Amino acid sequence: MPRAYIGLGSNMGNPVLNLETALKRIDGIEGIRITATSSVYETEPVGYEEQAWFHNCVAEIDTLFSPEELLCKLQEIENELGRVRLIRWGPRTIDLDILLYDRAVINTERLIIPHPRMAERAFVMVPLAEIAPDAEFPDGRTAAQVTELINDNKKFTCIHRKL
Ligand code: A4P
Ligand code: MG
Repeated sequence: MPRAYIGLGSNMGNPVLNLETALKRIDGIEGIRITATSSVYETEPVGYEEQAWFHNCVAEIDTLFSPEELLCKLQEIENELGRVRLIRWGPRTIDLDILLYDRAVINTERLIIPHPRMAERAFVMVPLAEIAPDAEFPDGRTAAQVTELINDNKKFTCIHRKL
């Protein structure tokens, strides 16, 4: 069964509750099973900086859905949780990104996998490497190897809370 990794982020309302609710919804979908979740990290905003710190985590899933079907399911959850898109890279109740899907490379208008900016972002790579250091990018590099190379100067702290 295909294995995929989902990046979750929130910085509006009650971020820990938003992450928790999103994980429950994801696991509740027939055709998706969460097999691991990372700790939760508090992370300095990247991109648009005039906003609250984020809470981020990563989930590992087994899924029967194709990448496109998975994206639709995740977008339904984003909408249910009241996601409003005002500013690109701006505040959000919940952002659900497909990071990796096996070693697939996808480049369509709606979907890019691996997620385009993930390899430079500690808020994605640190939780991913925590649960799946050996997860492979399409080019064969592992999550642990990619994480070692990150040198963004953003701050983050692990709040050691597995949801
Ligand atoms: N899309 C393409 N590829 C994917 C994929 N692999 N997974 C498309 C999910 N969606 C994908 O996304 C816009 C469109 O991307 C979707 O319609 C989908 O078809 P969006 O979630 O509506 O908009 P966005 O999140 O504002 O844009 P994007 O590009 O996902 O932003 P990022 O790069 O994810 O950045 N700082 C910290 N510390 N923590 C964060 O979580 N997040 C962002 C968002 C910025 N800074 C952050 C954080
Ligand atoms: Mg997104």
